[in-house]
Amino acid sequence: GRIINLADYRPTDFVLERVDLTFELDPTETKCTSRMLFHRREGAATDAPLVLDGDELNMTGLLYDGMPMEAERFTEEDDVLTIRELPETGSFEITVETVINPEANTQLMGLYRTNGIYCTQCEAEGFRRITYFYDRPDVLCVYTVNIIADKESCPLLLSNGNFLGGAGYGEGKHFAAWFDPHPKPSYLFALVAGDLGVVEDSFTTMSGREVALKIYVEHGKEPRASYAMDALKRSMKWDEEVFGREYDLDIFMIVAVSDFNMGAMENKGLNVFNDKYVLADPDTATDADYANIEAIIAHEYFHNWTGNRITCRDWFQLCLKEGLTVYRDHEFSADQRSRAVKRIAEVRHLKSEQFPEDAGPLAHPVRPTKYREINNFYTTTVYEKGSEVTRMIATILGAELFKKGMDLYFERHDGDAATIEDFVKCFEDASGRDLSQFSLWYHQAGTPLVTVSSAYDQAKGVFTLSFEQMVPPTPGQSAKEPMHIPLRFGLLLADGTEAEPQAIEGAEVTGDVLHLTQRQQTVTFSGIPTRPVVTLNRGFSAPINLHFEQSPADLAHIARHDSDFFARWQALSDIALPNLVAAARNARNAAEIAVDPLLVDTLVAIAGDETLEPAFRAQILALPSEADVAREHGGNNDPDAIRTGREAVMAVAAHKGAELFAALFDRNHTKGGFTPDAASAGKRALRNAALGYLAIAEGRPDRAAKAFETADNMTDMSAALTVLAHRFPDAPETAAALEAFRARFADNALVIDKWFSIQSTIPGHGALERVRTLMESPLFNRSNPNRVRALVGTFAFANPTGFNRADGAGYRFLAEQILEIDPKNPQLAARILTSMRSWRALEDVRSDHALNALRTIAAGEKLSSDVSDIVERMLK
Ligand code: DPP
Ligand code: ZN
Repeated sequence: GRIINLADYRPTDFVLERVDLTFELDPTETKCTSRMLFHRREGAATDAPLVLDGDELNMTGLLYDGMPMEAERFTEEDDVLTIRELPETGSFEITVETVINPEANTQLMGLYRTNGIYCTQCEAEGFRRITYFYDRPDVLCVYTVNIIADKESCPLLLSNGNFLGGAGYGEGKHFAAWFDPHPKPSYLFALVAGDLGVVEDSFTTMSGREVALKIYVEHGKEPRASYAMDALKRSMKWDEEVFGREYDLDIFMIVAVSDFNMGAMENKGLNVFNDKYVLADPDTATDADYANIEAIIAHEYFHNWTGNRITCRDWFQLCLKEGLTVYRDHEFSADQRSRAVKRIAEVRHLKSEQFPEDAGPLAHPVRPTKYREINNFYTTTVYEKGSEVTRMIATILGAELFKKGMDLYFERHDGDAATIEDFVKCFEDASGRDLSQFSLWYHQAGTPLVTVSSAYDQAKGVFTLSFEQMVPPTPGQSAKEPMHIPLRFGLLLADGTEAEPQAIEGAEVTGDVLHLTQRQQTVTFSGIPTRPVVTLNRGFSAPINLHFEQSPADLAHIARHDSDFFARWQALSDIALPNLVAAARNARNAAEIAVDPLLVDTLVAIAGDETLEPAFRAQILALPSEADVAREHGGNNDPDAIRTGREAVMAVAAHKGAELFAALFDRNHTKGGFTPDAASAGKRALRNAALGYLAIAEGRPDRAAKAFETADNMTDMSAALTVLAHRFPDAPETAAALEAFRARFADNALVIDKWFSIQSTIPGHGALERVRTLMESPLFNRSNPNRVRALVGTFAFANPTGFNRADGAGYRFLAEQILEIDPKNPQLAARILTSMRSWRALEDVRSDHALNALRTIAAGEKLSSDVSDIVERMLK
């Protein structure tokens, strides 16, 4: 594929007024007729042709105002349909007829079939696999959709908007017509047909309109959709209350399908979901599954305003809808659950997924300026960093002005295909603040590094902080400008109160936010009676790396006393990380591993503090991960040494806290009826974290085996199974539990995914053989993305020692898998390949093997643009 540049954007030469689509569904020969009404755009060249996008299409007819088009007026070449000699003024109609084979569509883009259900996925460029079209987000029009299908196998015929009517159609067929009154781009088109069960409910909007809510799932799975329905109603209410956004159609539908490349898709009025993010009950879903369902249901629903009513001008603006909508779903979950714990989980995810992306060969700005394959830009940078950038706008402006800016955005751009500049302008206009320096967050890739030092002058009562910021070079961007970095901060005094400086000089301060704007900046605080302990970047107000040599004692003070619980967690990690990095170094050099007793004491003290919520204590007990240590280590990484070092630190904590962990394990048992609420989930998280430490301290599988046998919900059951498998892979108890789990859930693919993932993440060099064996299991299904992600994806992304074997066998396996998956499902292949994004940070032996594996992939025949784009960027 060629490179697309933001700078080349220009509007289409023709305006699409409306489209009527008719589908005659058939498993292998679906007929699609698209009637499009166009007129030439004012100012467009009078001889400009109409150029429509296609992708592997079989066009069987082309009409102009109802008559066959003369052959010399059009060409169909390289997936582009070009039509010439079109009128200078006035509307004309183009009809395109195509024949589609949904059964053969293994890419899961366009119209495909999954378990007998016809379904579509059109974002980003799937609509062009259905018919020739202006398949770009700035072409909005109203759609009428007629669906004709076999009555018996497809009793259900769904599309966007409102149902117009239906009737019989002869020969055992029937038809349904839908009209979507809201102009939309093609990526939001959806069609679903098949035989599904439904859960129904309704929602009364703030202006009193009744909206029918329907969630469609496979027959028999209806009871497992009730939590999703509850989450949907809470989302609708929350968006009214917090953002003032009301739903705008008479019906809102969600369809759950089992073969899906993404999490879910926000098609207007007809969301299509990966069933993993709809189906849940206590026996089969974990607390994490429930939380994901709540977040993703909310996310897709929130897109109705941030994405659908206001869409993107072009795909470079993807973060306009994704970053903003992630921010909205984060805020929703924070309001539904514990805000502090939610924030900790978000930052953990950001640091483990986005920071490595931003520090490696795939780094790109939140708003990129060029791409080869847009599918590869649905990244944690666009989503998660995009959300952080939105959060920083809220931090800089304050809640009130942020709300004013959002209201202005909805008012000014409803119905538009907008840009990041449009978005930022709304906040500038609402607040009067200049956000031009701030906008660098959209344009400069790389995680800023802020280095801090402090000094205290007792005699003058003056405290000084010196800052230096640096944005590392990233592909295509060597020199960076200083950024506007909003840091929430506090000056803690020994007595537990906070200092209130008489004056602050050297930086703008608004409330508790300190604004860094220069490469180097010295800030003085006067009227400080005793040496304060600074807590910086509270709430992770800016997505940066902070280098600040604070003493472990100061960090322990923050970890025990800060009013901001995120900062407490951060401080504990900041004590832990140097210990873990030193432990890894010592392990690599076969030297003795020592642990700062302060780390262990603080960890145990917080874990045992009954005044703190269990979910928070569970987060504290989950020390920085092996991937976190690798990132902190920053290069020449040896995953085996990192694990050995971290295990040694864990062992010290496990023995020191053994008694407490046993008490936590007993006391936090949520017996009796399972409820997925945050408080109960927190207790389970704490109990299962304690179980993990106890397995180390006790060195026997008995407790975990018993926990597995007596578990009355999937959270406890999968946690116990994970402890058994990861700590005692060879114990007979483990083999028995794995087999019992398989036998019980063999007919539930989503639960079997957990069985695959737990085994593919068993640490150590034997993992690869285990994964190969599991791939032979009759429960494995290569054509289902969830199965492939659960086994191959999890192995590559989440098993550092198993995947990064020093002999390179893990990388060779991945290369083999990528080359096998790519011809069928390039998006899936490309996504799994990004697991190697940090290969350059490995020590030499491993990085050589990784390089060879990447070269093997690059040399593959007929690589998709998805995989070749990723592999080429990784090799650059
Ligand atoms: N469906 C994906 C999401 O909501 C892409 N838009 O993020
Ligand atoms: Zn989204």
